[in-house]
Amino acid sequence: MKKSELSDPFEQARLEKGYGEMNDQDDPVTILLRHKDVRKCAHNWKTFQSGAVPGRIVVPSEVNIRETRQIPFEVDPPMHGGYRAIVEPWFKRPLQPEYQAKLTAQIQDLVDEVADWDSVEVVSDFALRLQSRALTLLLNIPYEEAQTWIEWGTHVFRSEDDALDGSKAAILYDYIDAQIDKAIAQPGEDLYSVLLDSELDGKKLTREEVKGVMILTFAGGRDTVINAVTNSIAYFAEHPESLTRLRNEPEITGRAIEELIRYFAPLTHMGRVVTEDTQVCEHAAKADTRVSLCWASANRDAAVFEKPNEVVLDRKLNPHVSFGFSHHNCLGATHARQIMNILVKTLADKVQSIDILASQENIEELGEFNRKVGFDSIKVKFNAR
Ligand code: EMZ
Repeated sequence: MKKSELSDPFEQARLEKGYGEMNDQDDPVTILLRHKDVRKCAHNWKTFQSGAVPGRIVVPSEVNIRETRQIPFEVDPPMHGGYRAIVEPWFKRPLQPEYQAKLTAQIQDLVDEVADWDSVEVVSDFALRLQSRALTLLLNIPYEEAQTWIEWGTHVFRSEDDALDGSKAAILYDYIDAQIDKAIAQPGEDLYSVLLDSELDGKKLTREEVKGVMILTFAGGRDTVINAVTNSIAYFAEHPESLTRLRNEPEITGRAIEELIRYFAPLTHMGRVVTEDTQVCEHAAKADTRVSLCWASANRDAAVFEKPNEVVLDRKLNPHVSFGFSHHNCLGATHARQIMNILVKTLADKVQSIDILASQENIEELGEFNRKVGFDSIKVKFNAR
């Protein structure tokens, strides 16, 4: 098996019964596996709620380490729409040419920097730095701030020995509090200041609401982007012909990005809390229990995707759900897509081949399933063109 391969651990359960089960801190989760069910439940926010107790829709549940509601992620319609309208234009800035030019410069510099190293540990030397630096653009704050975030490591709520690390989370909360104080004292052009100045139904957002958006911005796009970037490097290392093809046919880049994101599914699943007794794929789901929508499984559903376990670089129909589906689709998707797009173009332009020297897989344990989501570490050597 190739190192860059991400196999599908859900296939049998998806075909046989459509769901799987896992326990999570005594708050069990029914994992929905079929594309159709995942989309149906994502769309039905009344029965499958995101606006439960803060932290409960995340698996593993963060209820014990987080009180602040992440916004708009943990708010359902109609309130959700109001928040979304405030943040949406800001999170679409990655479509602007100036933004793309800055992101391109960042990514080119990073590739140039590591291009002649004997060994690059992609997660920490490359993906974490790329994600942190790019985040300064999304927040519109000075580039130097990235250094602080790089020191936090790959996940803000999890650490190497702790799947739920309250002390680590506290560092993020204190940091955000301090940044909000600064923005109050001296408003600028950054996301904190913009949020503090925003109004919903004629009232300024509260400090807690601003904090909720900021926590989501820091946490939601971190390990996911890091996994997507790292998995891309591994994939191109083992598929140099794909890099060549993208160099020769740049017009397929958009499709290739969607396909890589489908295949990687950087966020395995996301939970919902059931608000009334109901049924999903002949399984009784009781009120106040949890289900999760398994994006990773839905993306490999052979009822929807031909050759689901292959990366088909120019796949034409690609209704993947890696960015979720319906109201709660990923707010950071525009930024993430730009990162992937520029990364792929830069690699095609500057890199001839990539050698994998050593690697350590990152396996998620989800009850009856074990899913490889990426790498804890992967050392490579880039060979410049
Ligand atoms: C939450 C989540 C959002 C959660 C789209 O995903 O990402 C997870 O990594 C965080 O732990 O708090 O932000």
